Amino acid sequence: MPPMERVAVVGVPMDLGANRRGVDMGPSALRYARLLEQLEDLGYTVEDLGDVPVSLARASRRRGRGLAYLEEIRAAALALKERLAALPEGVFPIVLGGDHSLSMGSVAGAARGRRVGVVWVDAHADFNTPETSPSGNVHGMPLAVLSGLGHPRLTEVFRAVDPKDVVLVGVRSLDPGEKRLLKEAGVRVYTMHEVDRLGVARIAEEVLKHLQGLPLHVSLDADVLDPTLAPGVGTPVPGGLTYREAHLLMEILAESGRVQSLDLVEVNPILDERNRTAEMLVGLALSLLGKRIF
Ligand code: 4U7
Ligand code: MN
Ligand code: MN
Ligand code: MN
Repeated sequence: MPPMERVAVVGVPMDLGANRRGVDMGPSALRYARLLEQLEDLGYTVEDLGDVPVSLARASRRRGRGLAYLEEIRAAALALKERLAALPEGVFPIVLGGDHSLSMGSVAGAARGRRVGVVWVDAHADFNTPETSPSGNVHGMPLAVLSGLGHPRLTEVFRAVDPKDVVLVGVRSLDPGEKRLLKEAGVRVYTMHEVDRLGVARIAEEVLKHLQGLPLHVSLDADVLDPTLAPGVGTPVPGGLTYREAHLLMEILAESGRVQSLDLVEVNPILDERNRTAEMLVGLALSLLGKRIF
């Protein structure tokens, strides 16, 4: 269980960083899936802080390659950073996305200038820079920015972690340039190959050992799950985590008592089936916050 009894929920209804519109409705879908009520049933005191303001997508604002909605995304992520940094000590923030570019603000805000370990659970590494990105979409860049790589307008406010304190789990889609950057930066990467060979239990233990002594931020991208379980995502990749693997990972991380903040991102209700993807993420959040079968 995390050491906290209070949870604060913040929505970031943003799709500016993504390739498909609609992920801005993710916070509603996650609330609709009864995240807050179920956290209260677990014994937490839960406060909904509402949503951070985000500009609407307009084609005319989408400037050149590598710069799609850069300033609008920066402003929303910065507002999120400030919200989280202002929370009292001992409150566990859960950020509802929204596309993954918001995590620049959530990790930087939760860290409050201190050293933290980041567990990025995603089919992708989100380690592109404007130079390596094949799409120009900022949701493929936040982990690089947090590690100090990328557009200076972003790194100047969101650089917050040492890439050696970052672990990726569930990866199965990397672009050539980001692969090189990940190796150079020394990020620990558990792809689906390692999930198959080692199993999630062993990986979770290794993650906790690698990030020994650090408070942990978990960033959970819905597309890490197999698309048959979580069809409501903009960038699905076959061969993802099963229901049981994903829950086991959350349960072992929870047992460490070191997780202090969480993102639930990339749920796109327009592409979903009866809110299944949001319900999956809510279930995983509950496991991470200590829900057990017996
Ligand atoms: B997500 C991609 F090229 N790597 O940069 C890119 F494959 O937050 C996808 O993990 C990024 O969903 C996916 O555009 C970002 C692409
Ligand atoms: Mn992602
Ligand atoms: Mn992803
Ligand atoms: Mn995505």
